[in-house]
Amino acid sequence: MALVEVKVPDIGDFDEVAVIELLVKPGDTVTAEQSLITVESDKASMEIPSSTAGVVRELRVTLGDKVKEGSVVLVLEAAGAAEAPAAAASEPKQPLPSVDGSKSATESIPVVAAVTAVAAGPVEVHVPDIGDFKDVTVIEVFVKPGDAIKVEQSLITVESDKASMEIPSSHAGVLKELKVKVGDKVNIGDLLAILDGAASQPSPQPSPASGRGSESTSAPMIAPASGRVNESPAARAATPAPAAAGAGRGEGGLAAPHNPTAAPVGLPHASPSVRKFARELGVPLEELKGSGPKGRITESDVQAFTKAVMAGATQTRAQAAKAPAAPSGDSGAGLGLIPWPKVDFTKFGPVERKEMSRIKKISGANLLRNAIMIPAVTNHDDCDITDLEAFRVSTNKENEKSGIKVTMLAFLIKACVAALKKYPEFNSSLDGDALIYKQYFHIGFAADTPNGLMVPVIKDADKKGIFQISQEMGELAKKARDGKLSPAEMSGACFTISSLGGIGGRYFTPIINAPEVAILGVCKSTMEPIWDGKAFQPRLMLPLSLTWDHRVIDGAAAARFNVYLGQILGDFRRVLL
Ligand code: CAO
Repeated sequence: MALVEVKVPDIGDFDEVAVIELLVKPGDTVTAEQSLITVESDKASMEIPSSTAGVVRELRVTLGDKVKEGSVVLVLEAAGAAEAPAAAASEPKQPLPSVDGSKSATESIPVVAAVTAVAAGPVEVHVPDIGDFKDVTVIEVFVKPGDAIKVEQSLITVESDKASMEIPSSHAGVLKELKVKVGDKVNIGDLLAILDGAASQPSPQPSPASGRGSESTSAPMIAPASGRVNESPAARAATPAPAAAGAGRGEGGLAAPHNPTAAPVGLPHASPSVRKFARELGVPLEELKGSGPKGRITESDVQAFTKAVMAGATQTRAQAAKAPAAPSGDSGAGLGLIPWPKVDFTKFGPVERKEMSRIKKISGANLLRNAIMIPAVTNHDDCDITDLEAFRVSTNKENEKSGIKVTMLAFLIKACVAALKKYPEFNSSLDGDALIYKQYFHIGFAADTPNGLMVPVIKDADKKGIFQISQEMGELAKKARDGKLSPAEMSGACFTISSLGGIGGRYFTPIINAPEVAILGVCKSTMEPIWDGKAFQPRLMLPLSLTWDHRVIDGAAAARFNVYLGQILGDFRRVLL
């Protein structure tokens, strides 16, 4: 039996990233390159693919775990060696030797064996009386086959449009089969799981959920969530990212508008990374209104709340308690902002609702943070690329056979490297009150892909020639469009160029890709009459839009950067001066 440990590959600069999604479960058949889990850092989330095809025997990570390069994600029976997956999943587990000789898989085996030894036959666990809630969606699964389950232990979280609630197990035993998965709709009485019952005993009379959905008199009859609901805000703030199994979430669903005088209502609905982000900023998550799907709190909600508190537009409960005379901040909108307009578009005509791609959601959150947190200014300028374009065209003609097409963007990358060398603050990043000056020149370029915007990075652009940069750019842009860029290929940029030159437009205001401090936007070059002191001459003019972080860069420096960039693009020999 060829059992293989699948490990986290090289994920570039990302160290200790949190597992936010499990995409497979024991018994699943996976193909090589199939995504297994999603991990998330403070910059991005990414899916970790399988290095091998086979059948998943054991997951070694749970939601909220921190992983890094080399961490074991799961053990799988390599393709060809797998028996029927269903049979394999129901067999008692054997210690699994790993390819690198470790035997950490044995850790879970005594638990399984001990419990199955007193098994009293299969027991079905059904959805209990959940009050008025019908067709609720499973949004979280806390357990997996093989887990030892206690009576009252939460198995899944379901969510309606009003509330989310955990569904507890009515019996103890070892989870043999889970009958639901994330996204399924369930109702009272639906079969959730089959346990190998250990001294099976029905759960006591269920009690109302602590979720906001339990406010109605027809409260859902489910077991109480864990004691976290009664924890102090400080204790909650110290709670680590939730693990998959048994971590009581208390409640979820739509968060109320921020009211600092209102009583705490329990743990809010947010991903581990957002919880971590909130802890780092000292933001009381339970006081936030979530703007994500079904009221989930997003990173931007945390930022907007922080901004509103800093601007004095709202207060935390702790602040309100210290200054009771202060306004409550309860404008009905929360966060000091007017609420996002809620429009029933069907009133005006037919519509179709489509979820945004994962890339769009991730880049959207990052763009919002960068737009809100960076005092950004954009300078627009034009530069004369008549001679450079003629050189580019003739170079491409001469090298037609090489198959490498030299692009204007490659020259822009080289020109930016020269400008970054001359104005090093553009090649820096803020670190508290200090600036980190980078002595390397990695240039990101925005690539338009069917799934959204991606930013591959040309590493050490200062050490590469125009041909090499053009070739790498072509390869990276293709990988981006095919969704095959690795995290390493998207990390480490010092400065980004966003070129819309192949499409059109005149100027735009690109958003800085934090923690970089500037970005260059480029639009389509056009022939224009330029006055040379005696007459108008037809010159090919390239519009440049440089956005810069005013905390780091002054307006004069930005203007000088643009002028210098224009001079180089006008005559590349200046790079040698
Ligand atoms: N002015 C005039 N023409 C230009 C030009 C410019 N500034 N830049 C490129 N062109 C021309 C090219 O010469 C090419 O013409 P030919 O096919 O006749 O040779 C054509 O436009 C297409 O170029 P391209 O876009 O394929 O190549 P590129 O190197 O300029 O760009 C890439 C590559 C990956 C950056 C681009 O394909 C892309 O994805 N751009 C969009 C980036 C984006 O979305 N930015 C917005 C981010 S903010 O939301």
